[in-house]
Amino acid sequence: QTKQQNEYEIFTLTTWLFKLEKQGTINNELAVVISSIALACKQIASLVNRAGISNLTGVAGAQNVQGEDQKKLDVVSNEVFKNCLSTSGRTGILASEEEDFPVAVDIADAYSGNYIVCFDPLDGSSNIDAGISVGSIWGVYEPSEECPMDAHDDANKLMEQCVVNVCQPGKDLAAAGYCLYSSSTIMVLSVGTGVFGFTLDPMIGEFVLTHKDVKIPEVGKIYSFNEGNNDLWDESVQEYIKSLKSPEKWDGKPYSSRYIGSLVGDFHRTLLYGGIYGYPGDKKNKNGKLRLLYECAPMSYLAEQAGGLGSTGTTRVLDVVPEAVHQRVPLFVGSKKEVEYLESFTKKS
Ligand code: AHM
Ligand code: MG
Repeated sequence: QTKQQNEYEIFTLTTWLFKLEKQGTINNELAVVISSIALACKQIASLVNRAGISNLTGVAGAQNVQGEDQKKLDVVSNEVFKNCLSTSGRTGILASEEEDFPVAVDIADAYSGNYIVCFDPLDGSSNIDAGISVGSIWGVYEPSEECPMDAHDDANKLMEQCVVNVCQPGKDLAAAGYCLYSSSTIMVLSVGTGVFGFTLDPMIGEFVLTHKDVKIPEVGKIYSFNEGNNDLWDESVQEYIKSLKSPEKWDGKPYSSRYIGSLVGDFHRTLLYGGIYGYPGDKKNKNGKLRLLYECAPMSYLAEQAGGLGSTGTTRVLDVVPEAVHQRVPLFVGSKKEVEYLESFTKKS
């Protein structure tokens, strides 16, 4: 007998996690880590939502308040993430865009589980003052068996162990995701079984399942690059972009350009509509701008889980083993065929 559909039944992130736990897809520890990230994102969504109001009240004062406010929001979001993760008791090490070094969670707090969480608490925050979408990006790793965190009385050794544990390649991610703060607040994540999206219902304060097993279109005629840097790019990338703009090559209809300057927003559109997002290396910054651990690896993991690709132009992003916590790599991510087409230029040079 089929279960009757209850019109009041909703499927939330929490019930989704319960289900995965029951199936044995994830363990309880990871479910708690993801729930605590979701809690941090709800808090940040609310802060981002009110940021404009705070700016308005601040304008009458000093001109530089805007810049400082924005910085404040970065710092506050980082604190929110750190608090939610450490009080979850399941996180051993935190690495954040806003922290110079990885932070070991006090062992007294980490009573069980030792997950490693890398995150950018508020990516694209230069967009905040204009009310443009921003996001949080995160990735979760299991602790490395070769490097147990046992040096709690020796600060230098502990730091070393933190760095070794944090510097894992993206292919070893246990889970990754992002939260987009835009017209809606949307959490998109994967635990290695496809990509799922949850929209925050502000009436009940819960993330509700809205995007089931998202697959990125195999092709998509949208490119998302900061073309202001064109002349600084490698010739192969310049040639590639030139080819996307050629009407003759594409039956009279060249590619469309879309660039918000917020990785989470640009990636989210790419995931749903198809296309490619790129932040190439250039003459000034050989490895581009985006960081491997908390920007490129989580996004590439999600892209692959949705059937797409993430590449540095020459290598699969998920295969790159980080040498430093804030290491940068060039990023080309999106539809499989689009990233392969880009590689047909960059792998030649
Ligand atoms: P941030 O982490 O300091 O916010 O910088 C990352 C952001 C990304 O969201 C975005 O894709 C990129 O920087 C935009 O950079 P640019 O302004 O150079 O195009
Ligand atoms: Mg960032």
